[in-house]
Amino acid sequence: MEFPAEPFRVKVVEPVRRTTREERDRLIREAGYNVFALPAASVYVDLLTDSGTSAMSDYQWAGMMMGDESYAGSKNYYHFEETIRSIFGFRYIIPTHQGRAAENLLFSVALREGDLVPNNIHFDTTRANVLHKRGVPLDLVIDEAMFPEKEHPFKGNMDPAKLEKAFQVHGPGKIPLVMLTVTNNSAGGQPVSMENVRQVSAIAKKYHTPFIIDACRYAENCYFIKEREPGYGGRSLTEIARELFSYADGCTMSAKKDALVNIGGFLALNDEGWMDKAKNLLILLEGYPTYGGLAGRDLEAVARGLEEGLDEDYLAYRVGQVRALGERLDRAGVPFVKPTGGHALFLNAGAILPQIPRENFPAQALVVALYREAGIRAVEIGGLMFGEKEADGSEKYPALELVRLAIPRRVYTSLHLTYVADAVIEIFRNREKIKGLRLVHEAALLRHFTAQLEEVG
Ligand code: PM9
Repeated sequence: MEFPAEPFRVKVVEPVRRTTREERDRLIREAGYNVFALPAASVYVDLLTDSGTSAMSDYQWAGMMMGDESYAGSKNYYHFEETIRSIFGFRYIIPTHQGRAAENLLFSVALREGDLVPNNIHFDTTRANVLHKRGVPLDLVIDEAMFPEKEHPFKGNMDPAKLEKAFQVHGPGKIPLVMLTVTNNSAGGQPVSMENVRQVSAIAKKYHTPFIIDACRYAENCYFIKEREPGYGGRSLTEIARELFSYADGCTMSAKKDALVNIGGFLALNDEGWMDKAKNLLILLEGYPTYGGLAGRDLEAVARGLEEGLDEDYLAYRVGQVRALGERLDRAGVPFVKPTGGHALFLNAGAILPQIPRENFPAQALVVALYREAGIRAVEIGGLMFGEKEADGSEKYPALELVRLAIPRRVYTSLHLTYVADAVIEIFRNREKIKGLRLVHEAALLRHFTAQLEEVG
């Protein structure tokens, strides 16, 4: 057995349709070579994101029928709060409709113009929310993360020396909080070790600076700690999670990932002053603090999903599914970020398509090829997502050109992923035929969502 078989059976099915090559050729052109603009019904295997795309369990759906839709004090809120407190341990908890709303609240109360926010690597919405408050995001990941082929058990770690230096150069007065993203999505879904969490926490404490965890994929991170970090093999995942959050002062969470729901999030903090301000903003922007932009039934699904998301059999199967995809690609020589991450496999488009220059977005060109050839939707994590304009109008590109194949939770079977592996290998063998792209329209922030492109050559 390549990986643990699914620890569930299928009760409801959603048909997916296979389109023709000609249909996809037309659809991708009409979408301006941007897969965000494609109708989802034209996609056969949708690996755009693992966010909000989970299949909920019968237990979660049953909970949805127990929704208490009272405006204030819904019983589902109390279950939600109690479950979060039992895992994360923070004093104050407010729901938000998703992760970025929690980020907006946090940075609204914590940041002043010109402040710096260190993180291992900011996810794109986190980066955009820091910039929106006129802050400066600092990515302080360990150097190993910049070498896709390099194996490292905790390639998501922050470099403590870089964090220490940031405090010394800029001063604690300019750094209102330190963040750590677990797992580190932008570096390949790579985990952060408990030792690193401890080190980062100790530096933040030394400078009397709050330490906040971006907790979206904390359960997958805890599974890797149990699997790879000495001393944790015999501990339960709940114990590992409690220890991890005990070093922090709060967290932002997109429940759309490891809480196995289609919508939801929260902000949890120990600081009463910050939370009071965040609550006032929540009422203005999202809703009353016991529902925060969600229905009572959604809060119940999050509470139940958090319990299921820490199940060890489920996590062994999930991490194993991604690993098995990597093993297939590795046997065919396809370059990707190693080791495989918790939620996704990141193809190294820069190495696959060296003939396409950075200004012609090699990773986006690979995304287009995956859709056109096989009906697979992936996402670019390269120059289109993270390119920045210099003062002279030229583009500054991120270190890597990657394509993320994000695996939705409990949605696709191992045969679907075999189909994906075969398609990637076929495209890899014909890679010299792939054309680059040129931007014809871009927005000022988060341009990859709405960019329009055309093919060159
Ligand atoms: N992540 C993802 O696909 C969904 C949005 S972009 C298609 O990876 C981290 C580490 C994330 C994340 C979202 C958010 C924001 C914060 N931190 O999407 O607002 O990976 O719920 O969460 C996406 P929301």
